[in-house]
Amino acid sequence: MRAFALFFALVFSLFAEANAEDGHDLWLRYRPLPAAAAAREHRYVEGASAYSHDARIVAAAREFNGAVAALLNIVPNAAIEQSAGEVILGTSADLKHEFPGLHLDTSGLGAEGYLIRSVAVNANPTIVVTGNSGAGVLYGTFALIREIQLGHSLANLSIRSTPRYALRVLDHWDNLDRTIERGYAGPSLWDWATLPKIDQRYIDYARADASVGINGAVLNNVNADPKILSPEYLAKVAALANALRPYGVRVYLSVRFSSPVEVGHLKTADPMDPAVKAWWRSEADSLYRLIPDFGGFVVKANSEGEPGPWDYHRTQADGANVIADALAPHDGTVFWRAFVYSATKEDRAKQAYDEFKPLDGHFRNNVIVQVKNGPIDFQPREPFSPLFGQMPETHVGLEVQLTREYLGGDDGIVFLAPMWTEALDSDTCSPRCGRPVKSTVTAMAGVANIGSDRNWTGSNFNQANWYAFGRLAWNPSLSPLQIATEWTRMTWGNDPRLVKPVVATMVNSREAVVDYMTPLGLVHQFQNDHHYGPAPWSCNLSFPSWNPCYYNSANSGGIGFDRTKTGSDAVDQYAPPVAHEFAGPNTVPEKYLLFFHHLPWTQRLRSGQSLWDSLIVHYDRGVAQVGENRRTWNSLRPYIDPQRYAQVSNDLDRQVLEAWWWRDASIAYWQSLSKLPLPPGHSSPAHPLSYYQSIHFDTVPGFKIPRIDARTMCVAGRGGPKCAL
Ligand code: GCW
Repeated sequence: MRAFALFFALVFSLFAEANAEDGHDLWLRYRPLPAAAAAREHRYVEGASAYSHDARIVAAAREFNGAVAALLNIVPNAAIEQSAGEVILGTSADLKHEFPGLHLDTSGLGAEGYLIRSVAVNANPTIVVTGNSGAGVLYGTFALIREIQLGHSLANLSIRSTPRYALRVLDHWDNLDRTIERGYAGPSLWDWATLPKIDQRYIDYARADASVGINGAVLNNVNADPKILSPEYLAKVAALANALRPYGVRVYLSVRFSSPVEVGHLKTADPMDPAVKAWWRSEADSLYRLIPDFGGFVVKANSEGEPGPWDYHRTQADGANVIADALAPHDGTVFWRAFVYSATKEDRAKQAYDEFKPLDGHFRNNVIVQVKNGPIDFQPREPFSPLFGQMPETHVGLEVQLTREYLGGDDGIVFLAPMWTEALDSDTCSPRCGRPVKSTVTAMAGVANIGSDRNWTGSNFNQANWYAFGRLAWNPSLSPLQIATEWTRMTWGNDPRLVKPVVATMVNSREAVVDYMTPLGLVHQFQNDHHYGPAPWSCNLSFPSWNPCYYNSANSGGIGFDRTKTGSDAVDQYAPPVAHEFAGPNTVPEKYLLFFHHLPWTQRLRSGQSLWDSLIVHYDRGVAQVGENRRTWNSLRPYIDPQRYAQVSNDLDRQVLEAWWWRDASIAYWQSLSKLPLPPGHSSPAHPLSYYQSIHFDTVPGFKIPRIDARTMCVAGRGGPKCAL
């Protein structure tokens, strides 16, 4: 078979344009390796050929040749077939036919795994990238490019890798008017007005996803607009699906549970109603005629005002299953979110478990119950959700948030891999200890941080969270250190003088945020609605669990939420060994202390310090760390291009201010209750408490909850807070 021609001219023009260092090229920036290293590796790489018609393999060859042209400063040979330096791309089936002498063991690679091997073909040294599908070859090709970017030797390659989870999906909380709920990177990437016209950015987005193994994109906000299922929008969705397909990215949509009423004009969305069942089936059938590899639906039901099965006195499983049944014949998936809570008196941290645990085993096989990493809501730190490990008869997916809703938006540097690995590695002790969250889940979903900003994610360092999500969804055992190192070298350069300090900054950055925002297990101390900045005093929302005061339970006697037997007893939702550990103020990991315990300000901690002193020490540690990160960045000036250097300097300046603001406002408020002096060596807040309490923003990025029409929302009585109150 002839290898298919590659369109270098196009690729070259694409890469040539990308000279300016404005962050747009992400980690796929393909800057030349030092001449000696390039010459050394060039011996093994003359050019890639695709031995397949599969669009993903054709795309892989194009990417590879574009990448090595830039990285190795060569003109790749498109007609390299079967001579030295060929990089052979094809599935095992393609290659069996073409190279009967090659014995490549692709068993065990599954549908998306890959094998990269140095082999001799007709005595010529070549490199083979193969797998059982076009997707495997695509991921293998990006892995090989990564090897080159990292300056690894291509001499004797033997790399096998398979993804841990089959579904690795980004959830875009993008509205159809191009605002993004909790988005800090400009308007939505999806330009619904001009679609089905395809913008190059969609393709570059898909390239970036593929490079880290992300294989699904939920295009719209989970607070879904029913219009997404209208023929006008579906034609646009189909165009996007076509654009993303060569990069292995399937599209999914968020749908409103009440769509049968709003779109189908039925009288009800009751999941047990035969007309409703038929409507979902015919909707799915027509969608799959349009998009044969459509991924499926995401549903946020009975949460924060969204309609759901409770409106008809049905369970969450009834709701999920009616949609799952419609998708099943097409191999589609329902991601059914477990993020439910309502205006009851029950501790919000308990509500999802209370609702879902009894339904274990009641969900169809193509339902994934999507659970946020913690029981509250993407806080800088929370313990893992007790649902992990405790729904053994149900597929459970882990949902994390890339966009920094509660972590300062696009301020400064906050690398989230340490937060996600903390959750992934938490031992559920279900059914016995030694069973971490990562081995209990079957999928990972990440709330995207991507918009149409030139640098995609609002700040250069937020790109690392996109990268890290993909890498961890592929291999949840990677360490934050390894991920940060890879990303830094590809994004900023291989010079060790920059790699070491940048990686060190990234790895400490999440703990620093926890320290200056919500130390020792505090959660949800943010200003209302937009969640930017501190407001631990805030107590005026009618929905109790939207108030910071609810979470801190602070008064003159002490601080913290009692989730032991004397309080809400949320600890009891965990498996006994975990429950036991969390229940004791002397056994609970200190980082979760105030999440589970209400303690006097003067309580002695295991360190010997009082709770009060320890709190202050944490705030100051966070502030100090951010100051140090700022100075570290200063010292990197000689190694960083001026444009991105200036951008990050600005981001860090804002973070330094933000850290002081959090520290001062929080201490001022706690001190108004505790009446205790600051420990020696710790400075008083710069302003009186009233100053911090008077800070209000009319507008901040990331906040636009679409107006919900009360008529459609309260479909039948029990539709969440806005209906209940
Ligand atoms: O944390 C909350 C956010 C909402 C979001 C919700 C959810 C999309 O503040 O903006 O809504 O979580 O996860 O559904």
